[in-house]
Parts: sequence; C-alpha cells; structure tokens
Amino acid sequence: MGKFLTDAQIKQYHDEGFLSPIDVMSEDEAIAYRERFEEAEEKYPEMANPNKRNNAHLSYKCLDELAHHPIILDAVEDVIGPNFSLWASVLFIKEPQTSHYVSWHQDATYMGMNKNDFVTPWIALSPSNLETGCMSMIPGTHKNHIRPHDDTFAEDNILTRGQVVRDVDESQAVDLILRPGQMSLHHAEIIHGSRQNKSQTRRIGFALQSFMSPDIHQVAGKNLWLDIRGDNPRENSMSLHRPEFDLDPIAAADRELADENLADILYRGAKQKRGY
Ligand SMILES: O=C(O)CCC(=O)C(=O)O
Repeated sequence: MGKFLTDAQIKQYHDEGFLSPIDVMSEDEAIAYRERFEEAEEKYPEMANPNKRNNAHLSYKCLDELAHHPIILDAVEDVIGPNFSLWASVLFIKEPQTSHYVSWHQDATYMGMNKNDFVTPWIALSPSNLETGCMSMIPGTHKNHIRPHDDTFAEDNILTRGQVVRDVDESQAVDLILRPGQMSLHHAEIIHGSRQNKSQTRRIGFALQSFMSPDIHQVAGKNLWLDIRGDNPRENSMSLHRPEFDLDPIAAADRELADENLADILYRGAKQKRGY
C-alpha cells in the first residue's frame, strides 16, 4: 500500500502507463476551485487566455493550492518516490462546441530532460467525458520509448507543434472519463490524445506537467523548478516562488521567465512558433 494508492493501482500505473479515475476531492470542492479560477480569469483575463495557458500555478492562488494538494502529492509520491519538484503546468481548456483537439503524442518528446520517468496528474474541474473531449490513452506504449512525431501545426490542434504519432492502433484506446474532482495520472512516454468538445459546457483540465524526481534535470534550456516535496538537489537549477495571492508580482516575474524558457524548450528547432 502506498501513501494514497493501493498496490494494485501502483502496479497498474507502471504496467499501463496511466491510472484513472482517482478521487481527489468531492464534486462540490472541485466546483468551488472552478469558481475561484473563473473569477480570477474574469478579473485578470490577460493572465488566462489560451496564449497564457502555461504555468498559471505561478499566478493564481487556487491553482497553486491544487499543485500542493496533499492527495495529489501522495499519489505522485506513490509512483515516483518521496522527492520531487514541479516542472510546469498547463491549463487545457476546451470551450463548448469548438473544434480543438489533441493529436496522439508523447509528452516527453520535446521536453528536453535527461530521462523520461515522470508523471503528470490531470485534474478535472469540469466533466471530462466522450462529449466534452476527454483524454484517451494507448495502454503500455510508455514502454516503447519515444516514437517519431510529425509537426503539423494544424490549426485546431492545441499541442504546441500540432505534433502527431502516426499509425497508432486506436482500437486499443482507453477513454479517461472523469467527474469534476477526479484526476488521472499519466507517464511522460504514454501515447495519448483527446477529441473535440461537442458539448454545451467548458471542459477544464489542469495538468501538473510534470512532477519529477531530483535525478531528472533539464538538458535543453534552463533548469527551473518549483520545489514540492522532500529534497531536490539539482546542479545549476533555480527554484521558483509560490504566489501568496493572485498575481503576486514575485511569482509573476518567475512565471514570465518560466514561460519564456518553456517556449524556448518546446519550440527548439521548430519551423513555426505559436503564442503558447
Ligand atoms: O487536455 C487534453 O485534452 C490533453 C492533455 C494532454 O495531452 C496532457 O496533459 O498531456
């Protein structure tokens, strides 16, 4: 038994490359987080538009709290051990009845780390299901290393480069259906994607992308981290600040640096660059 996950769940994560659904909080608590986020989003729209979807945990207190939620961290500890930092976060919002989708990909492809054994919790702040465009995963593909990706920059594809793995056996796909307040965990090398939101409601997912143990460090770009749990010594690294309130200028300055660094990493060698 781990701190939060059962042995069977831990095994399932390692065998399949993902685990879902995991109860983090009640639906009411998740709705309260969503309301706090949407109030902040309305008050400071320049900080939460699609081009500012990265590292919003360094701007919004409610997202910083989610990044430190004890159940999420206990589950992370169960799969990667007691020492870890947060590399970045992404708000994956699909507005109602939009054509945005996420092609089959492996997260670690462009992240520029020395190794790829790290985990992303994806927290649902709204229903995430077949109608709203939930994530789907291809079990076991995290064991086959990084496959070639083609950069498509397709307009409706909300990945940075519209990168895609071809020839995925979609008959194996597992849909991760989550109610608000549940999360999934996925491995950095699992092949996954998501379809359009055909519903009348927003689909809001917050990806803590990713939690990494201290033996993992940046080989392309700056080594910037939010220290989360345990000891995380890394050479030539910089620790980021948590916001004490929405748009705390100290954390906001860190976010600017972290966003620029992330873009430099994710778009290195790319033929085009998007706003996020
Ligand atoms: O939110 C989505 O639809 C996709 C998210 C994703 O690809 C990820 O969190 O790695």
